[in-house]
Amino acid sequence: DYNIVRPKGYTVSFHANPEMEKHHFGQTHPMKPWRLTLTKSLVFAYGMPFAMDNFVTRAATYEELKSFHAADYLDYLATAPPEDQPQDIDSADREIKFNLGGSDCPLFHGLYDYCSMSGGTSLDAARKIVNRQSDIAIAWGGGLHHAKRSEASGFCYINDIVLAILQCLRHFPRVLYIDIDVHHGDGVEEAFFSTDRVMTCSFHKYQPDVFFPGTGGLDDNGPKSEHNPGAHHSINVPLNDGITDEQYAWLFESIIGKINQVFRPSVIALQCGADSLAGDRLGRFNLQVQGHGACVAFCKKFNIPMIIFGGGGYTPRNVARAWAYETSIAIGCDTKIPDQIPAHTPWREHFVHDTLFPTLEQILGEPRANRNSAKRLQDIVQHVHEQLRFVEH
Ligand code: ZLM
Ligand code: CA
Ligand code: ZN
Repeated sequence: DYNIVRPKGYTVSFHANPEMEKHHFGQTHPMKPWRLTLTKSLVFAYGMPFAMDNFVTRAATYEELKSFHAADYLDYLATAPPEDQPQDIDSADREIKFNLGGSDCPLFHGLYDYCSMSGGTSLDAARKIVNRQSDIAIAWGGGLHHAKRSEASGFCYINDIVLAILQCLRHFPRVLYIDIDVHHGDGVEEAFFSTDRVMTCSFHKYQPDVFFPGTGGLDDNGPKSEHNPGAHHSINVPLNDGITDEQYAWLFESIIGKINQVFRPSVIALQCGADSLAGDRLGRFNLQVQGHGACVAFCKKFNIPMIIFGGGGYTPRNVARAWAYETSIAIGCDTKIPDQIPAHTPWREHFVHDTLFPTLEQILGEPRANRNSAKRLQDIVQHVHEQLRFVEH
């Protein structure tokens, strides 16, 4: 029997701006903001909005964006001509300087609006957390973890996660940032490299020279000088192709469980990039919706205020499945959610298989070879636990 009710004793808030979903990076660009529409169609069809506070978020202001980003970068982002319009003489230089206009970070129509809406969505979520009006705040339109202070990178222009964490640091002593996107969360790691008030932990495919962005090795643990407070506060979990739900859950629980004990975060910021799912257009893992969601469920058990962000995810039907399931975990109806996607779901035909939890065979045909040995994963956990011996809060 499936009946969506408000969770008892805590509040979940859902933050989104529908205008964001209408933007296009270009015909065949992997990033499709429309996946947010597909996610919401599942969230609505399953009746989840009844159990949450729902907010249509405003765009972040220039001043808000400036809490992390440089003014000259923002000014160019706001005025850069879209690619199909005539360029002035020095715009080419600035595009190179700011990494704008390549195939990864194209200058498309409405770019600044799209960026400030993503930033606004995550800031809105952070505000509900710091005001104690929400226990879990969800911002699927955020999670753009590669953006730097003065540089776009890997489909990311504004680092909404850094903006949200900075907001949290005004009210809470420590923030734990966790990143399950298949790519390394380099922009967030770099932004908080020299502080012991933020610990970052990214799980990702690591194959320098082959897989973007090429950073995030096991030994990348923050500044090498013990005098720098940020030392030992960057944790990286480099993985190979084909990791399974069981392996990932073991790693995640061993590492995040230990971090929670030693770092004692006051807030968790969890980036849920869905490109770590099996069958992703860019990713290379064998994670299922259940295994991806298990990370959210594990974090929820700590009973610490949490912001949940989106991120990557390039097979929209699976992105929508994972983020809808993770929304149900936040509100606590995950154990009762029917596998059958409701008949009235808009765009139901996009899901190909009409279940929320398709099997690996349905997703992939043939599962991808698993290149992660048990020995290697044990070594990773051991290394991380050794790093964490230096950490005390
Ligand atoms: N080329 N079109 C993850 C960000 C990953 C850098 C190699 C571009 C692509 C990719 C773009 C339509 C997050 C790199 C790739 C081809 C230099 C990356 C445009 C296909 C296309 O068909 C494509 C013409 C494009 C880009 C593939 N880019 C795949 N991987 C990475 C960036 C972002 O998920 O972590 C968070 C949202 N870039 O590997 C190149 C080195 C550009
Ligand atoms: Ca990651
Ligand atoms: Zn990614």
